[in-house]
Amino acid sequence: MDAFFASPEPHLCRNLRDACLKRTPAIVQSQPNLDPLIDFARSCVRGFYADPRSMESRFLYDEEGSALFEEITRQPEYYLTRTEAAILAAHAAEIRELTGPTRILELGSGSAQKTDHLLRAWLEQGGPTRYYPVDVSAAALSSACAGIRSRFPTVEVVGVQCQYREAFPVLAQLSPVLVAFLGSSIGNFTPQETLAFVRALAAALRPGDFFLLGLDLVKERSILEGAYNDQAGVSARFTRNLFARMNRELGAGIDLDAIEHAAWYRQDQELVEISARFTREQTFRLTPPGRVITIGQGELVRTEISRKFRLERVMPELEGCGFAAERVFTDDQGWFALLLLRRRPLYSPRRGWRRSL
Ligand code: AVI
Repeated sequence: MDAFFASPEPHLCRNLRDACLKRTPAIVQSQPNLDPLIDFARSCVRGFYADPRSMESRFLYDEEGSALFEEITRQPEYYLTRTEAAILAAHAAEIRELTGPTRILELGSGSAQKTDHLLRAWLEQGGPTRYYPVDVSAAALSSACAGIRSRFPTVEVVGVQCQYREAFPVLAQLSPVLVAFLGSSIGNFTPQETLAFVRALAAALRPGDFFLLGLDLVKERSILEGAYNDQAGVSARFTRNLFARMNRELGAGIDLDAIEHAAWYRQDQELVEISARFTREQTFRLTPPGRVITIGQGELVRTEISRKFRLERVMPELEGCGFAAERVFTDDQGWFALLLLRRRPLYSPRRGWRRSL
């Protein structure tokens, strides 16, 4: 199932251009062609009836969910954020030397804390710095924009509230640009979704533009499972919040005490699978569209996957999609990788001119 809402966004392009010219407030929104509540309800119904039952992870990030995810990133077991932040701190200046004075657009910016390292390097090496955080959560986006403005008053910030792929049509307008997709968020896509996403991004970027991609690497099971089962129970609250959101927005009336968080590493697929386990049978209704759903005792509803990567496998895939690796940065333990990729020109000395990727 393609989890993306792919629509050309002339409205977003126009609003972004106006915001850049300072004619509108500094947060622009996409104009969804579907009521967000209907979108959520339909997706839940599809997910409950799927086999295996599985939800679209984008709905985990309402205001509550975004705040809980920020709390996850501060848990001692969740090594991803601090490992990536350390790589960024060590290499941001080198990244800026390689990219030159590009604009920065960050997909899934969340609190945008790690972006400080990039912005500092961009400011230190001169030139006007423009930053475009993209996030589905309006609350996360406005607090990220306010935070960046107070820490970096000279950076021009325009927040873009939309799904990742909806931002792609504005990329040509922002070139030269560095698109940052940090935190291994790409690991929340299935392999098919990943390929579709990377191909669409390559097609939207101009040759020579950059893609900075954070990837969590395959490692020992106990470390991976620990990261998704923190002692403080924040991951469990994050999973349960999806069902709390169904109660808040769709009047589902699900008994949250009968939902357990379950996360384990599936070595065969090199991913962490995160699910909600129903400890009692429950029947509930989602309005709209008013369908009655029964989940049996012990049944699992998958809320997310988090894929883990091997560089030797992922690099050829990215290259096949139209990117060339400029640099690969990792931490001392080899737990996390930050890839600086460049959209290849359409001319290759080996293959000559190509009309498209
Ligand atoms: C956002 N994403 C990269 C997180 C991850 O590690 O896959 C989401 C997450 N879900 C539970 N814990 C973290």
